[in-house]
Amino acid sequence: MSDATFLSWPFFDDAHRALAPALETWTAAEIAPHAHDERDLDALSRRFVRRLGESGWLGYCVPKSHGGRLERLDVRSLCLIRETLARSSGLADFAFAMQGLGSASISLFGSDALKTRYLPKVAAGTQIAAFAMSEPEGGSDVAALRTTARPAGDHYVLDGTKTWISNAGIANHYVVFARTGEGPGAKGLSAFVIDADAPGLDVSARIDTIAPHPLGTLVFSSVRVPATQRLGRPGDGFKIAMDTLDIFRSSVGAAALGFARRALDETLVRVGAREVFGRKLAEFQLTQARIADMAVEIDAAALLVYRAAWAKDRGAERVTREAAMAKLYATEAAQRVIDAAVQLHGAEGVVAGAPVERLYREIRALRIYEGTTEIQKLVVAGQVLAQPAGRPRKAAQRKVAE
Ligand code: COS
Repeated sequence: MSDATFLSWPFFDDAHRALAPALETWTAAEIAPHAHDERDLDALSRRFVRRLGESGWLGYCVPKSHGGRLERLDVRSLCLIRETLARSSGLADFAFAMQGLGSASISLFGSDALKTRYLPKVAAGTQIAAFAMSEPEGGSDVAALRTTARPAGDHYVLDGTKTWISNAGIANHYVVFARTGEGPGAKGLSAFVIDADAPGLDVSARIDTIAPHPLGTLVFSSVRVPATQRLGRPGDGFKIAMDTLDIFRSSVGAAALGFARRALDETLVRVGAREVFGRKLAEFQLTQARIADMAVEIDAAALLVYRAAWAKDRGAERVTREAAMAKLYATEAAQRVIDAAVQLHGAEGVVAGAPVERLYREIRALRIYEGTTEIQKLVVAGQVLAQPAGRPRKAAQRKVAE
């Protein structure tokens, strides 16, 4: 069991303090027995989504008005759930995260008809969700994306390719970002909900990665979509993407935190048991220095993640800076923590299937997806430079302090 003292921090309320141990117990029974199974990823992902839905955990991904648990998305709950699932299984965390990422744009910007059609099934785990933004020419420069959605009467016609799409091949719907051309760059994008069985949508190309998840490429060949499937107004696509990512970037940090905590837990067992030169590994100062660095990085990451989540939950309009800092620091710190864990496990740390070997593969993609470390640095610097020296930040942020 990981250190849970952080739950007493003032970022949380009693509901969070109850949620974390309840999910921990559920995860031990439902997820842990399958955590090492990498044989049939699609089937296991579907199973995790179904069980997360049946047990009510996916209810945190959608608002109460449409089948969810709480009035609106609570980022601290999303982060606690991702952290807890990630400690046990990267695939289970991923199954939960994609239900959230692939439906939050609908929760935040969808018409009531779209919310009614998709959200209750996402919460129940009977509708698998996905978020399709990246393209072969690039994933970082959203304003330059090339997939087009041409208005044609009461429809749009989509053409283009999306790649690195999580849940490609198993999703029932995709939230897709495409160029509708109301303005240049970021001002000319719109977002659509597209059913996986739409004629002209090919999801057959799959991609293998070092920590396997369902991942693939979508090809749109004259896919006709009713205009009623658009989220928000024409041209709102960039804002929809950024608002969604501002929520989920903190949660990527939380998943990294879960991996890091697991790595520290495994390491504590190891250094307490392993003897070298007649002494326990834990008795060596070099080991203790490493353990101290791991613990400090974990607490610092947790502070940044839950600060960002708390700020959003308390009503800040924009947490772009806080969410970018949380993702940037927590994912980079987790990589260092896990690397130290592998080192302290010695040769056993690189044996295929060992917990720390699995974590070593799992963490790597988190420094890349939903905005690379380099993009997060640009975002943080942009926000800091935009703030005149010595002046308090915008009214939206002040609201939090009230
Ligand atoms: N929330 C609300 N508005 C935002 C925003 C946010 N988080 N970020 C930017 N905007 C607004 C800006 O204020 C600007 O508005 P105005 O034109 O009214 O001034 C507009 O959107 C364009 O912003 P900006 O000029 O910063 O856009 P850029 O094209 O320079 O770059 C980045 C924006 C790099 C931050 C964006 O492209 C990004 O996040 N890229 C990474 C995408 C990603 O995560 N990819 C992985 C795939 S998803 S798994």
